[in-house]
Amino acid sequence: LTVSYFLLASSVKPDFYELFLGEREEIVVEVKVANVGESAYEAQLFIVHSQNLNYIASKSNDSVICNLYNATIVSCSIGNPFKKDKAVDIQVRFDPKGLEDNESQLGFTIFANSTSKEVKEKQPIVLQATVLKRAELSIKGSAKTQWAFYGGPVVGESAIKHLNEVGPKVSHVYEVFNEGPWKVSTVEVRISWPYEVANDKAHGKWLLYMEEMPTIQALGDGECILPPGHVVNPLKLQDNANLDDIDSIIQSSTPSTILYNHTNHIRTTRDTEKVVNTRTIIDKDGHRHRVVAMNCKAGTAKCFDIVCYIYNLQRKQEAIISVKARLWNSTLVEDYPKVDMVKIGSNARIVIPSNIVIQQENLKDDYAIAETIAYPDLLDQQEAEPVPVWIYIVAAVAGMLLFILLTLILRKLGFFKRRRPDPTLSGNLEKHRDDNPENEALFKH
Ligand SMILES: [Ca+2]
Repeated sequence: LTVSYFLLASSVKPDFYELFLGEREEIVVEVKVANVGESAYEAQLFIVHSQNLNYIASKSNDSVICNLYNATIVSCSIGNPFKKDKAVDIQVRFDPKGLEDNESQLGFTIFANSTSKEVKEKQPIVLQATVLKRAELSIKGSAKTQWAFYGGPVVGESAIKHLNEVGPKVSHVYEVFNEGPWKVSTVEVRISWPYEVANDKAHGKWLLYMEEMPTIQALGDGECILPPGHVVNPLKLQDNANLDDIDSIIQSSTPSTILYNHTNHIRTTRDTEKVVNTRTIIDKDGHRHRVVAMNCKAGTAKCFDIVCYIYNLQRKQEAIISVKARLWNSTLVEDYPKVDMVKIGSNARIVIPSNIVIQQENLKDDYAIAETIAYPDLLDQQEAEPVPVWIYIVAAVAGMLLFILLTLILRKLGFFKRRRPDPTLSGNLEKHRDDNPENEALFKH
């Protein structure tokens, strides 16, 4: 018996196969068995395969019956007898969905035997294939509260006891999507988080103060970790956002949380620090905007990397990572009271762990930014800058002019000439006298 074989796959070089999984849902092993000797009795073909491949079915040009012999062997009866000079083609189909992401090599061992004596003992044929799995991953970034306002007095760090005293809530959201066709057992997402304004010292002023641990919404599991030396809510500020929930306030003020070591986070005094430069942008209407951009990429913010792992991201599924923080109001009030906007950006990128063999074609969509735009509070600015005296004078003069103008118009329209029976007082009195004879004596002096 002679056995020849091939895998339905793109062959790069002889005896080397590449299987693009996902594109094809099945792996097909095609085997040709020929009998060059005398008729063979109880001729059988065996295909030994990976345990993670599931046998589906087989097809042949002859009455060949294949069965699952055990979890790793498919056996086919190719004839009893398998006649002289006869050949059969058998296609054996396997389902690869159970393959692990780190399983990058697939081996098949193929051999035939019969109860008849072989002319020549044949070695089993070993077929090796490199498995290439393709999954198109992409990431999109957005800010849940894209606009935020800052204003009010500058409050020192030590005076802030509650999270809501820090500033407005800001969340950056990253959506990771697997277009497929293959699943990805672990996707790593690295988010650069702008926690302080850049300066030439070890610490800058607070920028986006992380309120809680980032969360992952996905069908599979996931977790995020912060780099050493960084924690969520490092000042252990209390959350009193929900005043109704008294229990949580009592809980958060238990001694165990107060015992936190603050010394790591006491920072050097705030003398004149180098401030991130303001750029003037002229829009298409010719308006000038004074803009400050703070982000990790440009080095205008101090950032740390949040590393998130998303597990078992199936084809056509997404995972949403949310990072909740507070905009540190006093930093912006102190250093940027006169700008039109402050843009604060975080960024994220997808990293496929090195032990996972996944191929992607488009790497450009593996990177995203999320941006919060903070505006100085206009009401606050009015308070800070009293209205100049000349505005009052102009307003008063304009008011007077308007009144005079209105009077003139009304006069012109005859508003003041309406039904006045007698213009003089004497005429009026005389009229009265005529009407009331009793009053006559009063006036006859
Ligand atoms: Ca991609």
